Amino acid sequence: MANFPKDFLFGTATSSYQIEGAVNEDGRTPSIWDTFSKINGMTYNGDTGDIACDHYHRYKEDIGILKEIGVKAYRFSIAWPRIFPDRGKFNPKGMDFYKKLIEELLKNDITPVATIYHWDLPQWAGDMDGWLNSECINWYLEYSSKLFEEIGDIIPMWITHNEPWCASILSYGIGEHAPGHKDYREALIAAHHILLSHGKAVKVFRDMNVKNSQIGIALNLTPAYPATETKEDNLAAKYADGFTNRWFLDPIFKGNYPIDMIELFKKEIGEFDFINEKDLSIISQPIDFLGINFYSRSIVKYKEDTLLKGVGVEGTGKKTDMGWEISPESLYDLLNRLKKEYTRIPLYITENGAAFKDIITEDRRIHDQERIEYIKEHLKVSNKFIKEGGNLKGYFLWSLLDNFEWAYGYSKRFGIVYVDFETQKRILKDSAIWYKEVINKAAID
Ligand code: GCO
Repeated sequence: MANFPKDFLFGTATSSYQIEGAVNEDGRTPSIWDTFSKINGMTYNGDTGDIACDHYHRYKEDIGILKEIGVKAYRFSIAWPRIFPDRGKFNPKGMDFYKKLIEELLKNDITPVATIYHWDLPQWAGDMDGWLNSECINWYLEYSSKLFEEIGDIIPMWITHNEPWCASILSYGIGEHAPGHKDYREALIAAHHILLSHGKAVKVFRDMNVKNSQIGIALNLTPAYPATETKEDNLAAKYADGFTNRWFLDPIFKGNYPIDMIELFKKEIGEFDFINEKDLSIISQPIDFLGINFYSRSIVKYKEDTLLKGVGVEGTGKKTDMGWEISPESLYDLLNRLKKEYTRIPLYITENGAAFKDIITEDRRIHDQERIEYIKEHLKVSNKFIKEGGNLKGYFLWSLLDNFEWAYGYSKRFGIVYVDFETQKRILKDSAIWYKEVINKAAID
Protein backbone atom coordinates (compact mmCIF):
# COMPACT_ATOMS: atom_id res chain seq x y z
CA MET A 1 0.00 0.00 0.00
CA ALA A 2 1.44 3.38 -1.00
CA ASN A 3 -0.02 6.24 0.98
CA PHE A 4 -0.19 9.82 -0.20
CA PRO A 5 0.08 12.83 2.10
CA LYS A 6 -3.30 13.86 3.48
CA ASP A 7 -3.25 17.18 1.61
CA PHE A 8 -2.28 15.62 -1.75
CA LEU A 9 -4.51 17.21 -4.36
CA PHE A 10 -6.20 14.48 -6.40
CA GLY A 11 -8.02 16.04 -9.32
CA THR A 12 -9.07 15.75 -12.93
CA ALA A 13 -8.47 18.10 -15.85
CA THR A 14 -10.32 19.35 -18.95
CA SER A 15 -10.12 22.33 -21.29
CA SER A 16 -12.72 24.72 -22.64
CA TYR A 17 -12.74 24.01 -26.38
CA GLN A 18 -12.51 20.27 -25.78
CA ILE A 19 -15.68 20.03 -23.70
CA GLU A 20 -17.84 23.16 -23.67
CA GLY A 21 -19.62 23.33 -27.04
CA ALA A 22 -22.06 26.28 -27.15
CA VAL A 23 -19.70 28.05 -29.50
CA ASN A 24 -22.18 30.76 -30.46
CA GLU A 25 -23.76 31.37 -27.10
CA ASP A 26 -23.83 34.37 -24.77
CA GLY A 27 -21.67 36.46 -27.03
CA ARG A 28 -18.81 34.04 -27.68
CA THR A 29 -17.07 34.58 -31.01
CA PRO A 30 -14.99 31.96 -32.85
CA SER A 31 -11.55 30.90 -31.73
CA ILE A 32 -8.76 29.77 -34.05
CA TRP A 33 -9.83 26.20 -33.24
CA ASP A 34 -13.37 26.81 -34.54
CA THR A 35 -11.85 28.04 -37.78
CA PHE A 36 -9.16 25.39 -38.04
CA SER A 37 -11.39 22.42 -37.28
CA LYS A 38 -13.76 23.51 -40.05
CA ILE A 39 -11.03 23.40 -42.70
CA ASN A 40 -11.22 20.22 -44.68
CA GLY A 41 -8.75 17.58 -43.55
CA MET A 42 -7.49 19.29 -40.40
CA THR A 43 -9.25 17.04 -37.91
CA TYR A 44 -10.22 13.39 -37.96
CA ASN A 45 -13.58 12.98 -39.66
CA GLY A 46 -13.95 16.78 -39.84
CA ASP A 47 -14.86 16.78 -36.15
CA THR A 48 -15.23 20.16 -34.40
CA GLY A 49 -15.86 21.39 -30.87
CA ASP A 50 -19.27 22.86 -31.83
CA ILE A 51 -21.07 20.63 -29.35
CA ALA A 52 -18.27 18.57 -27.78
CA CYS A 53 -19.53 17.37 -24.36
CA ASP A 54 -22.12 20.16 -24.20
CA HIS A 55 -20.53 20.98 -20.86
CA TYR A 56 -21.64 24.62 -21.13
CA HIS A 57 -25.19 23.40 -20.51
CA ARG A 58 -24.36 20.36 -18.42
CA TYR A 59 -21.74 21.74 -16.04
CA LYS A 60 -23.90 21.02 -13.00
CA GLU A 61 -24.25 17.38 -13.97
CA ASP A 62 -20.50 17.21 -14.60
CA ILE A 63 -19.69 18.74 -11.24
CA GLY A 64 -22.08 16.18 -9.73
CA ILE A 65 -19.88 13.50 -11.30
CA LEU A 66 -16.75 15.12 -9.87
CA LYS A 67 -18.41 15.07 -6.47
CA GLU A 68 -19.37 11.44 -6.91
CA ILE A 69 -15.75 10.53 -7.76
CA GLY A 70 -14.65 12.58 -4.79
CA VAL A 71 -11.97 14.69 -6.48
CA LYS A 72 -10.52 17.45 -4.37
CA ALA A 73 -9.70 19.73 -7.27
CA TYR A 74 -10.83 20.36 -10.82
CA ARG A 75 -8.63 21.91 -13.49
CA PHE A 76 -10.52 23.63 -16.31
CA SER A 77 -9.66 26.37 -18.77
CA ILE A 78 -11.34 29.63 -19.59
CA ALA A 79 -12.32 30.39 -23.18
CA TRP A 80 -10.76 33.72 -24.10
CA PRO A 81 -13.33 34.43 -26.86
CA ARG A 82 -16.12 34.24 -24.28
CA ILE A 83 -14.43 36.91 -22.16
CA PHE A 84 -13.14 39.17 -24.96
CA PRO A 85 -15.23 38.30 -28.04
CA ASP A 86 -13.75 41.32 -29.78
CA ARG A 87 -10.63 43.34 -29.31
CA GLY A 88 -10.92 45.42 -26.14
CA LYS A 89 -14.57 44.40 -25.54
CA PHE A 90 -15.25 42.66 -22.25
CA ASN A 91 -18.26 40.33 -22.25
CA PRO A 92 -19.76 39.96 -18.74
CA LYS A 93 -22.10 37.20 -19.96
CA GLY A 94 -19.15 35.01 -20.87
CA MET A 95 -17.61 35.70 -17.49
CA ASP A 96 -20.86 34.70 -15.77
CA PHE A 97 -20.53 31.14 -17.00
CA TYR A 98 -17.23 30.71 -15.17
CA LYS A 99 -18.55 32.45 -12.07
CA LYS A 100 -21.42 29.96 -11.94
CA LEU A 101 -19.06 27.06 -12.59
CA ILE A 102 -16.72 28.15 -9.78
CA GLU A 103 -19.61 28.73 -7.40
CA GLU A 104 -20.89 25.23 -8.07
CA LEU A 105 -17.42 23.74 -7.53
CA LEU A 106 -16.96 25.59 -4.25
CA LYS A 107 -20.42 24.54 -3.09
CA ASN A 108 -19.25 20.96 -3.58
CA ASP A 109 -15.90 21.50 -1.83
CA ILE A 110 -13.93 21.12 -5.03
CA THR A 111 -10.94 23.43 -5.48
CA PRO A 112 -11.09 25.27 -8.81
CA VAL A 113 -7.82 25.39 -10.74
CA ALA A 114 -8.00 27.62 -13.81
CA THR A 115 -5.89 27.66 -16.95
CA ILE A 116 -5.97 31.05 -18.65
CA TYR A 117 -4.94 29.86 -22.09
CA HIS A 118 -5.53 26.36 -23.44
CA TRP A 119 -5.16 27.20 -27.13
CA ASP A 120 -8.54 28.74 -28.04
CA LEU A 121 -7.15 32.09 -29.16
CA PRO A 122 -9.94 34.42 -30.32
CA GLN A 123 -10.11 34.48 -34.11
CA TRP A 124 -9.97 38.30 -34.02
CA ALA A 125 -6.48 37.96 -32.52
CA GLY A 126 -5.68 35.21 -35.02
CA ASP A 127 -6.67 37.58 -37.82
CA MET A 128 -3.93 39.94 -36.62
CA ASP A 129 -1.29 37.18 -36.78
CA GLY A 130 -2.00 35.69 -33.35
CA TRP A 131 1.09 34.85 -31.32
CA LEU A 132 3.38 36.05 -34.11
CA ASN A 133 2.30 39.59 -33.31
CA SER A 134 3.94 40.99 -30.16
CA GLU A 135 0.70 42.93 -29.57
CA CYS A 136 -0.87 39.57 -28.69
CA ILE A 137 1.01 39.78 -25.39
CA ASN A 138 -0.93 42.94 -24.53
CA TRP A 139 -4.26 41.38 -25.52
CA TYR A 140 -3.42 38.40 -23.33
CA LEU A 141 -2.54 40.71 -20.44
CA GLU A 142 -5.77 42.63 -20.77
CA TYR A 143 -7.61 39.31 -20.66
CA SER A 144 -5.62 37.91 -17.71
CA SER A 145 -5.91 41.08 -15.62
CA LYS A 146 -9.64 41.06 -16.16
CA LEU A 147 -9.78 37.48 -14.90
CA PHE A 148 -7.69 38.37 -11.83
CA GLU A 149 -9.93 41.35 -11.16
CA GLU A 150 -13.17 39.38 -11.54
CA ILE A 151 -12.30 36.00 -10.00
CA GLY A 152 -8.61 36.18 -8.99
CA ASP A 153 -9.02 35.50 -5.31
CA ILE A 154 -11.59 32.71 -5.57
CA ILE A 155 -9.23 30.60 -7.69
CA PRO A 156 -6.43 29.26 -5.46
CA MET A 157 -4.32 28.14 -8.43
CA TRP A 158 -3.87 29.96 -11.72
CA ILE A 159 -2.08 28.46 -14.69
CA THR A 160 -0.98 31.07 -17.22
CA HIS A 161 -0.50 28.73 -20.17
CA ASN A 162 -1.08 25.14 -21.05
CA GLU A 163 1.77 23.54 -22.99
CA PRO A 164 3.47 26.45 -24.74
CA TRP A 165 5.30 23.87 -26.89
CA CYS A 166 2.01 22.80 -28.48
CA ALA A 167 0.66 26.34 -28.77
CA SER A 168 3.81 27.42 -30.63
CA ILE A 169 5.80 24.60 -32.19
CA LEU A 170 2.99 22.16 -32.94
CA SER A 171 0.80 25.04 -34.16
CA TYR A 172 3.18 27.35 -36.08
CA GLY A 173 6.05 24.95 -36.90
CA ILE A 174 4.64 21.45 -37.40
CA GLY A 175 1.22 22.64 -38.50
CA GLU A 176 -0.82 19.97 -36.75
CA HIS A 177 -2.68 22.42 -34.52
CA ALA A 178 -4.37 25.77 -35.19
CA PRO A 179 -3.47 27.94 -37.02
CA GLY A 180 -1.68 25.17 -38.93
CA HIS A 181 1.47 26.97 -40.11
CA LYS A 182 4.68 25.17 -41.02
CA ASP A 183 7.51 27.56 -40.35
CA TYR A 184 10.07 27.07 -37.60
CA ARG A 185 11.00 30.71 -37.39
CA GLU A 186 7.33 31.49 -36.73
CA ALA A 187 7.22 28.69 -34.15
CA LEU A 188 10.04 30.20 -32.12
CA ILE A 189 8.61 33.70 -32.36
CA ALA A 190 5.26 32.39 -31.10
CA ALA A 191 7.01 30.46 -28.31
CA HIS A 192 8.87 33.57 -27.23
CA HIS A 193 5.75 35.73 -27.18
CA ILE A 194 3.86 33.09 -25.22
CA LEU A 195 6.67 32.81 -22.67
CA LEU A 196 6.89 36.57 -22.41
CA SER A 197 3.13 36.85 -21.89
CA HIS A 198 3.48 34.27 -19.13
CA GLY A 199 6.17 36.30 -17.31
CA LYS A 200 4.21 39.52 -17.73
CA ALA A 201 1.00 37.92 -16.45
CA VAL A 202 2.86 36.69 -13.35
CA LYS A 203 4.06 40.24 -12.78
CA VAL A 204 0.52 41.64 -13.14
CA PHE A 205 -0.76 38.98 -10.75
CA ARG A 206 1.82 40.07 -8.15
CA ASP A 207 1.19 43.78 -8.75
CA MET A 208 -2.56 43.30 -8.34
CA ASN A 209 -1.84 41.55 -5.07
CA VAL A 210 -4.34 38.77 -5.73
CA LYS A 211 -5.15 37.22 -2.36
CA ASN A 212 -5.19 33.52 -1.37
CA SER A 213 -3.95 32.46 -4.72
CA GLN A 214 -0.88 31.14 -6.51
CA ILE A 215 0.30 31.22 -10.08
CA GLY A 216 2.30 28.84 -12.27
CA ILE A 217 2.47 27.32 -15.75
CA ALA A 218 1.80 23.84 -17.20
CA LEU A 219 4.49 22.46 -19.51
CA ASN A 220 4.30 19.28 -21.56
CA LEU A 221 7.56 17.54 -20.79
CA THR A 222 8.77 14.48 -22.65
CA PRO A 223 12.06 12.92 -21.53
CA ALA A 224 14.24 11.94 -24.49
CA TYR A 225 16.51 8.90 -24.41
CA PRO A 226 19.18 7.89 -26.94
CA ALA A 227 18.40 4.77 -29.02
CA THR A 228 21.92 3.46 -28.34
CA GLU A 229 24.82 4.69 -26.27
CA THR A 230 26.73 6.09 -29.25
CA LYS A 231 27.93 9.69 -29.11
CA GLU A 232 25.68 10.53 -32.07
CA ASP A 233 22.49 9.13 -30.54
CA ASN A 234 23.29 10.92 -27.29
CA LEU A 235 23.62 14.17 -29.18
CA ALA A 236 20.30 13.55 -30.95
CA ALA A 237 18.62 12.89 -27.59
CA LYS A 238 20.12 16.07 -26.20
CA TYR A 239 18.67 18.09 -29.06
CA ALA A 240 15.25 16.41 -28.72
CA ASP A 241 15.34 17.32 -25.05
CA GLY A 242 16.36 20.87 -25.92
CA PHE A 243 13.51 21.18 -28.37
CA THR A 244 10.65 20.00 -26.17
CA ASN A 245 11.84 20.52 -22.61
CA ARG A 246 14.79 22.86 -22.16
CA TRP A 247 13.50 25.46 -24.63
CA PHE A 248 10.76 26.19 -22.07
CA LEU A 249 12.27 25.14 -18.75
CA ASP A 250 15.50 27.10 -19.15
CA PRO A 251 13.98 30.54 -19.80
CA ILE A 252 11.50 30.05 -16.96
CA PHE A 253 13.93 28.74 -14.35
CA LYS A 254 17.36 29.89 -15.54
CA GLY A 255 16.55 33.07 -17.42
CA ASN A 256 18.14 31.98 -20.69
CA TYR A 257 17.52 29.92 -23.80
CA PRO A 258 19.78 26.86 -24.16
CA ILE A 259 22.90 27.88 -26.11
CA ASP A 260 23.26 24.57 -27.97
CA MET A 261 19.73 24.97 -29.34
CA ILE A 262 20.25 28.60 -30.35
CA GLU A 263 23.36 27.50 -32.27
CA LEU A 264 21.48 24.64 -33.89
CA PHE A 265 18.41 26.71 -34.81
CA LYS A 266 20.37 29.70 -36.09
CA LYS A 267 21.07 28.11 -39.46
CA GLU A 268 17.42 27.28 -40.05
CA ILE A 269 15.77 30.19 -38.27
CA GLY A 270 18.16 33.06 -38.88
CA GLU A 271 18.79 35.75 -36.29
CA PHE A 272 16.97 35.74 -32.98
CA ASP A 273 16.20 39.43 -33.33
CA PHE A 274 12.73 38.97 -31.81
CA ILE A 275 14.32 38.42 -28.38
CA ASN A 276 15.27 41.48 -26.32
CA GLU A 277 17.82 41.37 -23.50
CA LYS A 278 15.32 42.18 -20.79
CA ASP A 279 12.72 39.66 -21.96
CA LEU A 280 14.44 36.81 -20.20
CA SER A 281 14.32 38.45 -16.80
CA ILE A 282 10.57 38.90 -17.28
CA ILE A 283 10.05 35.29 -18.40
CA SER A 284 11.96 34.03 -15.35
CA GLN A 285 9.73 35.79 -12.81
CA PRO A 286 9.48 33.47 -9.80
CA ILE A 287 6.40 31.27 -9.98
CA ASP A 288 4.65 29.45 -7.15
CA PHE A 289 4.41 25.99 -8.69
CA LEU A 290 5.20 24.09 -11.86
CA GLY A 291 2.58 22.03 -13.66
CA ILE A 292 3.80 18.99 -15.56
CA ASN A 293 1.78 17.36 -18.33
CA PHE A 294 3.26 13.92 -18.81
CA TYR A 295 2.20 11.14 -21.17
CA SER A 296 5.20 9.34 -22.61
CA ARG A 297 8.90 9.45 -23.49
CA SER A 298 10.78 9.64 -26.76
CA ILE A 299 13.67 7.52 -28.02
CA VAL A 300 15.91 9.18 -30.54
CA LYS A 301 18.40 8.08 -33.17
CA TYR A 302 20.93 10.32 -34.90
CA LYS A 303 20.05 11.48 -38.41
CA GLU A 304 22.27 14.05 -40.03
CA ASP A 305 19.90 15.73 -42.51
CA THR A 306 17.17 16.76 -40.04
CA LEU A 307 16.62 19.97 -38.10
CA LEU A 308 17.24 18.25 -34.77
CA LYS A 309 19.83 15.77 -36.04
CA GLY A 310 17.63 12.91 -35.00
CA VAL A 311 14.46 10.92 -35.56
CA GLY A 312 12.21 9.16 -33.11
CA VAL A 313 12.25 5.37 -32.95
CA GLU A 314 9.61 3.14 -31.46
CA GLY A 315 10.09 1.91 -27.90
CA THR A 316 9.42 -1.68 -26.93
CA GLY A 317 6.91 -0.91 -24.19
CA LYS A 318 3.12 -1.22 -24.52
CA LYS A 319 1.36 1.63 -26.33
CA THR A 320 -1.84 3.53 -25.69
CA ASP A 321 -4.40 4.17 -28.43
CA MET A 322 -2.40 7.30 -29.33
CA GLY A 323 0.55 5.04 -30.11
CA TRP A 324 2.42 6.55 -27.16
CA GLU A 325 4.70 4.18 -25.30
CA ILE A 326 3.75 3.65 -21.66
CA SER A 327 6.77 4.59 -19.57
CA PRO A 328 6.10 5.52 -15.95
CA GLU A 329 9.83 5.20 -15.15
CA SER A 330 10.43 8.23 -17.35
CA LEU A 331 8.03 10.25 -15.23
CA TYR A 332 10.13 9.27 -12.24
CA ASP A 333 13.31 10.34 -14.08
CA LEU A 334 11.66 13.60 -15.09
CA LEU A 335 10.54 14.49 -11.56
CA ASN A 336 14.02 13.84 -10.21
CA ARG A 337 15.63 15.83 -12.96
CA LEU A 338 13.37 18.81 -12.30
CA LYS A 339 14.27 18.64 -8.63
CA LYS A 340 17.99 18.35 -9.33
CA GLU A 341 18.41 20.73 -12.24
CA TYR A 342 15.58 23.23 -12.08
CA THR A 343 13.56 23.90 -9.00
CA ARG A 344 12.39 23.01 -5.51
CA ILE A 345 9.05 24.80 -5.79
CA PRO A 346 5.92 22.63 -5.52
CA LEU A 347 5.28 20.42 -8.54
CA TYR A 348 1.87 19.28 -9.72
CA ILE A 349 1.16 16.74 -12.39
CA THR A 350 -1.40 18.85 -14.22
CA GLU A 351 -2.10 16.15 -16.82
CA ASN A 352 -1.54 12.43 -17.05
CA GLY A 353 -3.78 9.79 -18.52
CA ALA A 354 -4.34 7.59 -21.52
CA ALA A 355 -6.57 6.96 -24.51
CA PHE A 356 -7.71 3.40 -25.05
CA LYS A 357 -10.37 1.84 -27.21
CA ASP A 358 -13.21 1.59 -24.75
CA ILE A 359 -15.84 -1.06 -25.24
CA ILE A 360 -19.25 -0.76 -23.68
CA THR A 361 -20.62 -4.04 -22.39
CA GLU A 362 -24.28 -5.00 -22.69
CA ASP A 363 -24.96 -3.79 -19.19
CA ARG A 364 -23.40 -0.43 -20.18
CA ARG A 365 -20.16 -0.74 -18.26
CA ILE A 366 -16.67 0.09 -19.44
CA HIS A 367 -14.01 -2.21 -18.05
CA ASP A 368 -11.00 -0.05 -18.85
CA GLN A 369 -8.42 -2.08 -16.98
CA GLU A 370 -5.56 -0.80 -19.17
CA ARG A 371 -6.34 2.79 -18.18
CA ILE A 372 -6.42 1.79 -14.52
CA GLU A 373 -2.99 0.17 -14.90
CA TYR A 374 -1.63 3.24 -16.65
CA ILE A 375 -2.80 5.60 -13.93
CA LYS A 376 -1.75 3.27 -11.15
CA GLU A 377 1.81 2.92 -12.48
CA HIS A 378 2.18 6.68 -12.81
CA LEU A 379 0.80 7.26 -9.34
CA LYS A 380 3.23 4.67 -7.98
CA VAL A 381 6.30 6.50 -9.26
CA SER A 382 4.81 9.78 -8.09
CA ASN A 383 4.44 8.26 -4.65
CA LYS A 384 8.03 7.01 -4.70
CA PHE A 385 9.23 10.50 -5.60
CA ILE A 386 7.28 11.99 -2.69
CA LYS A 387 8.55 9.35 -0.25
CA GLU A 388 12.09 10.24 -1.29
CA GLY A 389 11.48 13.86 -0.38
CA GLY A 390 10.17 15.19 -3.72
CA ASN A 391 7.91 18.22 -3.56
CA LEU A 392 4.98 16.83 -5.58
CA LYS A 393 1.68 18.21 -4.33
CA GLY A 394 -1.02 16.93 -6.63
CA TYR A 395 -2.15 14.90 -9.61
CA PHE A 396 -4.74 15.92 -12.21
CA LEU A 397 -5.95 13.04 -14.30
CA TRP A 398 -6.49 13.79 -17.97
CA SER A 399 -9.35 13.62 -18.45
CA LEU A 400 -12.65 13.76 -16.65
CA LEU A 401 -14.65 13.22 -19.83
CA ASP A 402 -14.03 11.74 -23.25
CA ASN A 403 -13.72 14.85 -25.35
CA PHE A 404 -12.57 16.60 -28.54
CA GLU A 405 -8.97 15.41 -28.88
CA TRP A 406 -7.83 18.23 -31.20
CA ALA A 407 -6.63 16.91 -34.59
CA TYR A 408 -7.90 13.45 -33.59
CA GLY A 409 -11.44 14.70 -33.10
CA TYR A 410 -13.61 12.27 -31.13
CA SER A 411 -11.63 9.21 -32.21
CA LYS A 412 -9.54 9.08 -29.02
CA ARG A 413 -11.10 8.59 -25.63
CA PHE A 414 -9.10 9.89 -22.65
CA GLY A 415 -11.96 10.15 -20.15
CA ILE A 416 -12.53 8.23 -16.96
CA VAL A 417 -16.14 9.06 -17.75
CA TYR A 418 -17.50 7.76 -21.04
CA VAL A 419 -19.44 10.21 -23.17
CA ASP A 420 -21.96 8.94 -25.70
CA PHE A 421 -21.72 11.81 -28.17
CA GLU A 422 -25.11 10.96 -29.72
CA THR A 423 -27.08 11.27 -26.51
CA GLN A 424 -24.59 13.15 -24.29
CA LYS A 425 -25.07 10.44 -21.66
CA ARG A 426 -22.18 10.05 -19.25
CA ILE A 427 -21.15 6.66 -17.85
CA LEU A 428 -18.51 6.19 -15.18
CA LYS A 429 -15.84 3.85 -16.49
CA ASP A 430 -14.23 1.35 -14.12
CA SER A 431 -11.27 3.73 -13.91
CA ALA A 432 -13.48 6.42 -12.40
CA ILE A 433 -14.76 3.98 -9.80
CA TRP A 434 -11.18 2.86 -9.09
CA TYR A 435 -9.96 6.49 -8.85
CA LYS A 436 -12.71 7.19 -6.35
CA GLU A 437 -11.27 4.46 -4.11
CA VAL A 438 -7.76 5.84 -4.49
CA ILE A 439 -8.89 9.32 -3.49
CA ASN A 440 -10.97 8.02 -0.65
CA LYS A 441 -8.08 6.06 0.84
CA ALA A 442 -5.40 8.53 -0.36
CA ALA A 443 -3.49 5.39 -1.28
CA ILE A 444 -2.89 2.85 -4.03
CA ASP A 445 -2.60 -0.88 -3.44
C1 GCO B 1 -2.41 18.23 -24.56
C2 GCO B 1 -3.50 18.96 -23.91
C3 GCO B 1 -4.75 18.18 -23.79
C4 GCO B 1 -4.82 16.89 -24.57
C5 GCO B 1 -4.16 15.75 -23.83
C6 GCO B 1 -4.15 14.45 -24.59
O1 GCO B 1 -1.54 17.74 -23.89
O2 GCO B 1 -2.43 18.10 -25.78
O3 GCO B 1 -3.22 19.65 -22.78
O4 GCO B 1 -5.64 19.12 -24.27
O5 GCO B 1 -6.11 16.55 -24.84
O6 GCO B 1 -2.83 16.07 -23.56
O7 GCO B 1 -3.44 14.54 -25.77
